[in-house]
Amino acid sequence: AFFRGLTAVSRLRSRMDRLKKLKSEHGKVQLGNITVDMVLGGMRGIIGMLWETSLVDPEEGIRFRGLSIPECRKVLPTAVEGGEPLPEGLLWLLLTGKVPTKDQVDALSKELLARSTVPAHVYKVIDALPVTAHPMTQFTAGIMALQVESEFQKAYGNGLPKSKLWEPTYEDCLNLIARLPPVASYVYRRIFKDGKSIEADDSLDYAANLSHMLGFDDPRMLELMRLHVTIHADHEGGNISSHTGHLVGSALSDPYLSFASSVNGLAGPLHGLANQEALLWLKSIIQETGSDVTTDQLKDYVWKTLKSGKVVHGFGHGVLRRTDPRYLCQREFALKYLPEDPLFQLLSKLYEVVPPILTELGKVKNPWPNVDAHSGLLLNHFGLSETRYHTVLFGVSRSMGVGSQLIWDRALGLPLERPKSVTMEWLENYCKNK
Ligand code: FCX
Repeated sequence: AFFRGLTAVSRLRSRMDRLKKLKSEHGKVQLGNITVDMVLGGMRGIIGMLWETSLVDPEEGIRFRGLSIPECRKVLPTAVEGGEPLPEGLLWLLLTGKVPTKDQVDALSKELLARSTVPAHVYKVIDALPVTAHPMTQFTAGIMALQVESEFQKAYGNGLPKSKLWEPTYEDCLNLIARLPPVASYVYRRIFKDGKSIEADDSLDYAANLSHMLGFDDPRMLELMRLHVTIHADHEGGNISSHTGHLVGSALSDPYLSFASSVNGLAGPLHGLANQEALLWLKSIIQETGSDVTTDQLKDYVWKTLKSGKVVHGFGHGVLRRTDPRYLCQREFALKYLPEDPLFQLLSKLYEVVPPILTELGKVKNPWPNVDAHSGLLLNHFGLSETRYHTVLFGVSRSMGVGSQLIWDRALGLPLERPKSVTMEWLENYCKNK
């Protein structure tokens, strides 16, 4: 109800007016030159999308509605005094552009809980898959099964005008965000805990409940989950999961269809699955060399990985050119709660060893670590050691960013996304005539 109040609607109108003004007054302003390199290089550096909820600066990292991660950790309401932000607060911020009060966050926690009932057929769909199917496959199957309750699809079918489509989008996105923790924890308990699922605890906030339903009630793990869900929520529009959700949504596919597509992109090893790969790699180092590994042994291991044709997961980035602030805040968390953890100590050494080696390769644009280098070992420390599962939690969190933007996409009436592609012959001819 909070987003549908009068203030929200008037804010929406003022945003639409600004968009119209921008288009009519500045529609022809050039934003840069597109080079052949950019076309052949995965569209890197082409500004091509409006993204309301967040912006990544190559040096500073992510800002959610203008607030950096350290700022969010200061100003967003927490469950524990001086603790990690509640992701509901971030969701509020992404949706409205305003920092919520603790009361507003508590109301949103309750609203999400009230929306969290998952229809029984969803679990049947997941159960139809072999238990050995990758957790991300089971998770997306669950999301697709949730789709049958889409308000958007019904409303569109009933001819709801374009200007009102944001309303069922809002309903779907909130329902989707609310229902992911039970679906995600079902997948975990099905695969790793003999299918013994755990009921939600109505007294807990969103992230704490997710942790509880997974089977982890240590207060430090609850704090970790609040941090995890907050920092993975959004990373501007061009990353694969966000862009995919926005692209599919632009066809007026409903939020479930759009977000299932996001999650499929997240399941790629160069994107979200990198957290699984990064932790498996850390574990493989310890397995091969023991935990008292020397710097020289580490350098050898990194070179061996690179020479075998693999990338070093958890390092590098498409946009960032410094250490990812999402890595840094997880490092701070580790220094506070688990400084002696052997995997954390190993990663701290790698933080020094890997960047100079990647720089030496001469082609890597950003040798510094990203979010995925760190997240797995934190979860592992508190007992969530099933590495193949970790990207599912990234997915739960990403629903907040993709969902918030989808609501704004429909509210602003953003059009079908349809960039132009060309053939190699077209490019060759074009360049010849230049
Ligand atoms: N290890 C080895 N090689 C790397 C590398 C790494 N960590 N990072 C980049 N490179 C290589 C690229 O593979 C590319 O080589 P090529 O020209 O032979 O194909 C070259 O360096 C230039 O790539 P660059 O422009 O720096 O990076 P891109 O924008 O193309 O790719 C990713 C960015 C993130 C995909 C890349 O750095 C990578 O593969 N990193 C490891 C995987 C990873 O951690 N992904 C998670 C990223 C993120 F945080 C997320 O989405 O979750």
